[in-house]
Amino acid sequence: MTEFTVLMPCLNEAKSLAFCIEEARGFMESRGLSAEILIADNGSHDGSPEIARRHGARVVHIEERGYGAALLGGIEAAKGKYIIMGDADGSYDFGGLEPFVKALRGGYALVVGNRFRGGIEKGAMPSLHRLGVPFLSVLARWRFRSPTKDFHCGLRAFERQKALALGLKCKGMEFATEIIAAFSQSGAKICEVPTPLRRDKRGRKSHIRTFRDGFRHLKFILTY
Ligand SMILES: Nc1nc2c(ncn2[C@@H]2O[C@H](COP(=O)(O)OP(=O)(O)O)[C@@H](O)[C@H]2O)c(=O)[nH]1
Ligand SMILES: [Mg+2]
Repeated sequence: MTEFTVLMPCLNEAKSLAFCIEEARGFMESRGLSAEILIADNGSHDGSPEIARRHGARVVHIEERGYGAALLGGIEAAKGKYIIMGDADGSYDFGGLEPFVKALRGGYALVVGNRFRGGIEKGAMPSLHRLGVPFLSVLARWRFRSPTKDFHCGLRAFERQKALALGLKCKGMEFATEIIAAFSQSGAKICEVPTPLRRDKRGRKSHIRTFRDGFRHLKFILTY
């Protein structure tokens, strides 16, 4: 039985993907955990899937575009009892997954990273996001009664079967908020753990469009 799937949504991350895969594998092997690494790709044209396979990861191709669509396809395809998901841009510490493993094994259904408590490297988060994320998180916490203070942290972990049962639908970046809202409303046990944020290793712009995606998150919080 595979206990953990490390799931990375990936859209053109040729510069950072190998680093992320090796870091995650290093962690899992050093702790002797039964794990697979799964890359959810829906349209990379920079050779990311080939890089992933060369580094021993499994790749799942998803037809539909979007961050949420990729993750939903990845959750379906995963073999692990637990899924630990994180960006493939080198910004998250796949070498420091202990707190996630411990909380999952301790019975938490959803474990969300908190970058403000874990430490944000200089230049790793735009100043607009440093204000916007806590603002949207306060709103979402109030609305969904979740203990989470960093609703947009890309590093999180959850029980696969419970996630599948939630009927998640969001195909875009709002998926990040939807999964917390849905777990919370299902009455599942949720906790957050500190996790550091590094500068990404891809040397180009984020896929996030601050105002468009920020507004979508806001709309989701108000209308879910
Ligand atoms: N498969 C897939 N991955 C995506 C898509 N959009 C973003 N990602 C991945 O999701 C992660 C987060 O995106 P990123 O641009 O780093 O967002 P930010 O960290 O919030 O600025 C990265 O690993 C991206 O490659 C998408 O449409 N499809
Ligand atoms: Mg990123």
